[in-house]
Amino acid sequence: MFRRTYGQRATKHGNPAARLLLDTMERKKSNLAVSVDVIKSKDFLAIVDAVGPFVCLIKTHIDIIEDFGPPLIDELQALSSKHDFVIFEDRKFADIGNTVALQYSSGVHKIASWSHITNAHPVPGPSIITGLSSVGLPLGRGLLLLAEMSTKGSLATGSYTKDAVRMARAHRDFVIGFIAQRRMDGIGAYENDFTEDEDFLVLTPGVGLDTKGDSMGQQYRTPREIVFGSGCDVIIVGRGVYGKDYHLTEKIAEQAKRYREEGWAAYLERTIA
Ligand code: S5P
Repeated sequence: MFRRTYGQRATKHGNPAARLLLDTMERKKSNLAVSVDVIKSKDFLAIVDAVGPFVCLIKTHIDIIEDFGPPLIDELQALSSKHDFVIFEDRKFADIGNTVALQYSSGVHKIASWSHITNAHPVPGPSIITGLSSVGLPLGRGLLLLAEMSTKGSLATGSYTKDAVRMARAHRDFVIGFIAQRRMDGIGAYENDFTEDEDFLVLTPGVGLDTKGDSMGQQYRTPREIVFGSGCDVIIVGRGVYGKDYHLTEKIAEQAKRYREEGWAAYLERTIA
């Protein structure tokens, strides 16, 4: 999987959300996802519109938007069509199957109705996948498991990470990959390397070109370290793109372009190496 192109992987993948993401990456020549963690709808939409041309995916934390209303989702979907990107609500579900099914389908945000991809902590065990897939699978959605985290002192290591991989392998129709810091197959890291038809995407946060972290435990690596060095597929960048100047859309677009170029060069290096 390491050397295969995103386009080649798209044709073979069984899950529609994974195919959409891989196709989008190939079409737009971008493995950049921007995480838009701002609290006002207006800022959120301005950033999405500015970075839209350069990303394969927009990651949301919809519950931090102070003035949320259903029209925001319509506008996000319109921007997704305009700029051709996939939507990933970073909800990090972590409860029993019945509860996560309700949180995913209902409430104010109705995540399953608009988000192509969402994610979950494996901590409750396989029942969290059963619960979420009862809602998401009929809609053609995909799920990522948090197998590792970017933060200092993360507990998601060792056997926890391995068990996350085992859970994913048992639910390949719905689990399309991982939030992790490295690719989860090959290099003898696990008892069994993945078979030809097991293609898990690895989306990786903790990306920064100018700093090594923040004051709250976040740790950053460069796009090259992540995509070429660790074999991950998508770089997720938040503050590295919109920083403190999120009213300056030109500057934001410039940064998005910069991360996109770095991420794509690392991917080319990996596929032709
Ligand atoms: O391990 C993780 C998993 C996630 S999804 N570490 C992370 O930082 N994230 C998310 O990625 C986090 O919730 C935030 O939305 C984004 C990183 O933002 P940045 O501003 O530090 O780039």
